[in-house]
Amino acid sequence: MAGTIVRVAALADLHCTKTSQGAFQNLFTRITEAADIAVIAGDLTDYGLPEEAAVLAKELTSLRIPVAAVFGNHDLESGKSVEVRQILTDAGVKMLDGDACELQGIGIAGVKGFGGGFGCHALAPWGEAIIKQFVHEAVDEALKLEAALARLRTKYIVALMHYSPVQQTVDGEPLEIYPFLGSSRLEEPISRYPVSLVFHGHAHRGPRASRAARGRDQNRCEGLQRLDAAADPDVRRSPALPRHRRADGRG
Ligand SMILES: [Mn+2]
Repeated sequence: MAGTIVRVAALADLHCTKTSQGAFQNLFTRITEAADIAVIAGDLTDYGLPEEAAVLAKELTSLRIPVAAVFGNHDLESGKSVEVRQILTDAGVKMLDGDACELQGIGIAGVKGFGGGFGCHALAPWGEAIIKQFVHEAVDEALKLEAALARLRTKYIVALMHYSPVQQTVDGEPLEIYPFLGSSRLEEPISRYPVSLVFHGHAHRGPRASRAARGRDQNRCEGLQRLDAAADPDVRRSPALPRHRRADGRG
């Protein structure tokens, strides 16, 4: 199997509604033909309703390749994330929330992430209790991502999240909302593990890719992709990774 290519289709921000029947079938059929695995970087539903998840689950029958996904902020809107997660899990989606899975030999670590801003302008846990709570949410998500990455032993690792871990892929959005689009705290675990690719959603403008992961070994992060595939599906741009031969010899 050495040299075999695993084609990864990555999409995000589907925002499936109760009336989205049929809206994704063409996209999912194309992805099935063009890719070996798929990852969905959150906002699977528009209001986080079980009814929306049920519509998406039916659409997903057209996607006949292994799929992993994380939640986005929209998926939490109605407080029904347990039901939504169950419906999507029953539809065959590996829902990741600080978890890791392996699809076709590629390790995938997934987390929703959170906001707080980037670099030296990131929000600090100082002052009011609610500010500290906000920052701690981002720290907790970063810790969950780190725990997920630590579980993987695959040669190639994809980090999947909804919020951005770097500023570069949200450039182009209004400056005023940068702190709500992601958090540099998510970048810290990425820079400590041999992550091949990072995918995020949430932002809808800005450059599609960055090589901006910082840390001791900048070469570890080969690419970071912002995705808006629901609006602009183009699986040809999806990165391809050589298939990793598992240590246990199962391919
Ligand atoms: Mn979002």
